[in-house]
Amino acid sequence: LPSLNDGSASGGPLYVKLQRLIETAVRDGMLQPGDALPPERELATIADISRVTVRKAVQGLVTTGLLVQRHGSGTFVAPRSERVEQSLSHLTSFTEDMARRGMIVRSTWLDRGIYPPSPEEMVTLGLSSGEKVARISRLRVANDTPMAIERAALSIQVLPNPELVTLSLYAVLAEGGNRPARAIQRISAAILKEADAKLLEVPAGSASLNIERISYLESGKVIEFTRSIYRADAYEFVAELKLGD
Ligand code: 16G
Repeated sequence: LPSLNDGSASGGPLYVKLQRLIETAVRDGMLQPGDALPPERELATIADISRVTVRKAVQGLVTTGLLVQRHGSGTFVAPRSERVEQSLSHLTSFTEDMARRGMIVRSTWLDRGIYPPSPEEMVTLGLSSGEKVARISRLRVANDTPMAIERAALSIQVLPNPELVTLSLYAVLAEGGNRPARAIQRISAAILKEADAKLLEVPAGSASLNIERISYLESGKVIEFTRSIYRADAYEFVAELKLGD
């Protein structure tokens, strides 16, 4: 592990740099599932950063599921799951989620264009009468495995030209200064209809996790209303629960 505290401003905050190093080590097999991470104080010394920074980096990777902490015995690389584990506490895009795991993302376009909104889209996105909606529908594929069918409806104020979305919707939104700041997500179980099962390459009647995401800008304006159908055998959602009132 090199010293991270070389004073260079590139690559973002120190804890992010450390996270990238750990992610790369796991991806390249230098750290295997089940391997223990060196103790916090040792990591801090070799990387020449504070223990607080190490802790922040490690906590982040525990939340995203790459690392697990066992009380009293330390931090380990999480065992490889059959499913992709997705944290429920971070507002990330599919491209980011898969890239973090070193998976290659591909999308098959099902539809992309400007349409008159459905009554539901009109209400959810708060469109005024006559206002159109941008729709993008994709089959999302990671490492050649179809993961989800995603049908997104967006206000044309943030996505006037859906054709601009080639890889990542959130990247296009971010370029326009419209990266969602908050989202509400609902997950429910369902059985795949024949056409959707075919796209996802599973037998008709297989289970799916259906997700509805409504995303907001910092200002509180709704910009995205997306329905996703995830393969239940390929995806698993994980949330960290804290004691509260
Ligand atoms: C995620 C979001 C979806 C968003 C997409 C953007 C869920 C359930 N859905 O898949 O709402 O539109 O990311 O991904 O997480 P992109 O930037 O890769 O196109």
